[in-house]
Amino acid sequence: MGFIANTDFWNWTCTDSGGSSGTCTASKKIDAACGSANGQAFPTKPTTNLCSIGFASTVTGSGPWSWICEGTNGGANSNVCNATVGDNTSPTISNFRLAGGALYTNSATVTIAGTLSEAIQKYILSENNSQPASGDSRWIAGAALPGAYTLGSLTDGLHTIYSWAMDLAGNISTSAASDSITVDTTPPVINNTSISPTTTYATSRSVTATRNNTNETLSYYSTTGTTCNTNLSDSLFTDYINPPTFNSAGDNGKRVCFLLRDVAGNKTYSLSDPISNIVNCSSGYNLDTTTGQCVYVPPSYTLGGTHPNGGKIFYCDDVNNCTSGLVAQQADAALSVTWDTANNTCSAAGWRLPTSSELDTMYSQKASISSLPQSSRYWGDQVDSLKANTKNFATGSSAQQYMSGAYNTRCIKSF
Ligand SMILES: [Ca+2]
Ligand SMILES: [Ca+2]
Repeated sequence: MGFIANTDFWNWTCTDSGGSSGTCTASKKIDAACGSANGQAFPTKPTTNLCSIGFASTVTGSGPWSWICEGTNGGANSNVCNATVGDNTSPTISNFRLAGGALYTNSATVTIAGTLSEAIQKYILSENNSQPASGDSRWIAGAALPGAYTLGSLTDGLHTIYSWAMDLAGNISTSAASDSITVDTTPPVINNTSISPTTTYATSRSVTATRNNTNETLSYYSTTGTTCNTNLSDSLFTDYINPPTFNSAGDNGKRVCFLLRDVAGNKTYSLSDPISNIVNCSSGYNLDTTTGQCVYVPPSYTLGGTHPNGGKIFYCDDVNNCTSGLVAQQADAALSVTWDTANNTCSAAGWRLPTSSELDTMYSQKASISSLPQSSRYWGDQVDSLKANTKNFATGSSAQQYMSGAYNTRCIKSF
């Protein structure tokens, strides 16, 4: 008997006395054993490490799975080997938001928020939307999404960030979570800052500014300085709803600092020219916007109204701007007196008797003259050495009467 080699089988050579020889073999009987996959959990049917010794049968089941390892050379088969279903669900990222959901930014770094469906070991944040495999170079080890992401460039326009996660079992999100934000680094434009009116002098002036985009926010403050304070808090500016207006001579020299903010937070400041030549006139005076002088404006009254001198206004030279006309006393000055007495009574009080046409006007407006008539016929002015005009305010008839007669007196005067 010769050398016995190997451990799984043996062979040896037998030689007879005549010199002939033959090779003899004996196999080792080996019992099988389950591999390291036995007793473990897998996302999908296991294919490796099924048997540590022997040959695996077909793996049966759709999770859990089972198989046996077959012994060799008459060795015993293993017991049934088993594997259970592990994590086979892909992680998801919900509520993925850039910059808190803002639509615009002027910063390269935007905050990130997202809700993970399960614990993860890696994530991807990328502006490249290609679905990753496990070996993708974009994977970053981490148990959570980071709080911020820095864009690859700060070019104006829409930027979209895609995100995937890898769970602890190695499953990868089947689709990207994504959100977009528009980068805007271009400051807004304030234009057409102007002061009106453009007259040399004015009682008030307004400062107007316009913007190109209505989604930009315009605000302002007034200042006696000659520069805009760009360090001033935005909250100290007043929203521009109407143009700021100045109406005091004390405002001369002031300027308006406008602040325009776009949706991305870019700011533009603009300082107006100074306010000048505001003149405040006293009540009853109007400003001449060419000379800067305050000009007296006579008060205007209403036909039928009461004049400050106590009379009732029964005639206006210009009914639309009644600054002059005639008033009548609100009560008769005398009843049943001669013309001389009537005339003297009015003169003594600073009034006078009406002319013939003024009597006609009084009659037509008698409804607006108090207590007229208290009696029928009233004196007017003198016609000649013997007669004077009269009018019957009850009937409207006019007549020239002897001045020695006895009629009534209602005095008038101009205003
Ligand atoms: Ca999972
Ligand atoms: Ca902009």
